[in-house]
Amino acid sequence: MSKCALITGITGQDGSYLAEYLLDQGYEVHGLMRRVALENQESRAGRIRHIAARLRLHSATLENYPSVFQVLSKQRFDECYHLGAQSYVTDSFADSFTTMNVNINGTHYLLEGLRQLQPACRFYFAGSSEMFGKAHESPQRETTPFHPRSPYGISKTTGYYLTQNYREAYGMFCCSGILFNHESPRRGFEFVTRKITNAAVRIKLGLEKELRLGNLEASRDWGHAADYVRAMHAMLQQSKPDDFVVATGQTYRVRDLCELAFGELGLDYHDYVRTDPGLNRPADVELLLGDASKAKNQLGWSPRYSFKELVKEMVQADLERNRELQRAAD
Ligand code: NAP
Ligand code: F7E
Repeated sequence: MSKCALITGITGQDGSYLAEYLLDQGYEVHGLMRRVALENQESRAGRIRHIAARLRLHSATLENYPSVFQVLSKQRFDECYHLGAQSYVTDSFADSFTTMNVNINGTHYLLEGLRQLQPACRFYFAGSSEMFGKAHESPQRETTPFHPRSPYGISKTTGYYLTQNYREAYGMFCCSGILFNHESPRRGFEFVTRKITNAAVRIKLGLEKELRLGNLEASRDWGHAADYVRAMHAMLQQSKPDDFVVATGQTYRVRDLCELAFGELGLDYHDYVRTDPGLNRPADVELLLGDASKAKNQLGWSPRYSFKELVKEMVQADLERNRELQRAAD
């Protein structure tokens, strides 16, 4: 009999890649979606439009317990991938209360609902390298102390400890992936990689003149989302629940990303990128670099995409999309 999985955040970047991956593995895939997204699938569920007919979508929000409880009462799941969150660090400074509510309480509601109704369901929590924040050592591994630098980082650190506590207190199969930044052509436009690849393309096509960015010296360990969802799945197939860092082991500055993305289009980023102090965060994370040795040794996981291949794919996808938009406007 095929396994049944629930994905929260199925309309997001990772949710869409994970849904595709689980369908390919023969899973019955269910997704938790906000009512507004369920009702406006054309505009709000673009990342899963191509597979929507093969999914079972449930209306719910992570903002209240009855909503989550209702979904868990209707259907039995073998695995639950909890990806739903307010995931944009800048927004978490602007509205820390919503971030805390969705990310901390949403995780707690789901864990408690599973404990009450389906304690045998395996649980994946989308932890983040933002938990390391002002990192105490480099590279960062599972044993590196947390020092979050934003409300988002704090919310993910709390979610990590909630997940650990349900594992230890109730013997549930709960894992956290500590995932470093991962991107793709499906990345939201607010994140720096997509902001850069899309702007570089629009400048190349004469649709925009410049790109305004904040901190160009911040360094990140950037991988591809399609690689990272394989690691999420592998964690829930282990004989014992555990936590894993997922990263490429290479770090680049935002400036390097600009050079590569603009270079891909034959442009020099110095001619177009302007720094805007208004885009700096109240506290930023300067350098992240992950050591994924544990995931490599225990899960047999390693990334397939290089940073250059990732940026090239994103630039090419944005080029195609913007050309289509231009054609449609003509
Ligand atoms: P994303 O594209 O921002 O997707 C977030 C998802 O959460 C969307 O489906 C969104 O639904 C849903 N969501 C937000 N608020 C919700 C609410 N109140 N109730 C129900 N659903 C809600 O994020 P992602 O990049 O795929 O990341 C997936 C997860 O991994 C997140 O938890 C993120 O924090 C974490 N993470 C991401 C990275 C990364 O580099 N991508 C790294 C480490 C950890 P709508 O479509 O309705 O907005
Ligand atoms: O910023 C700098 C910014 O917003 C990366 C989320 O998926 O990964 C992501 O969080 C860096 C930061 O990602 C702009 O200051 C400069 O240093 O793309 P980002 P993030 O904050 O690293 C982690 C692992 C998650 O878990 C999160 O959910 O780029 N930066 N100028 C800028 N960033 C943005 N967004 N926009 C700028 O104009």
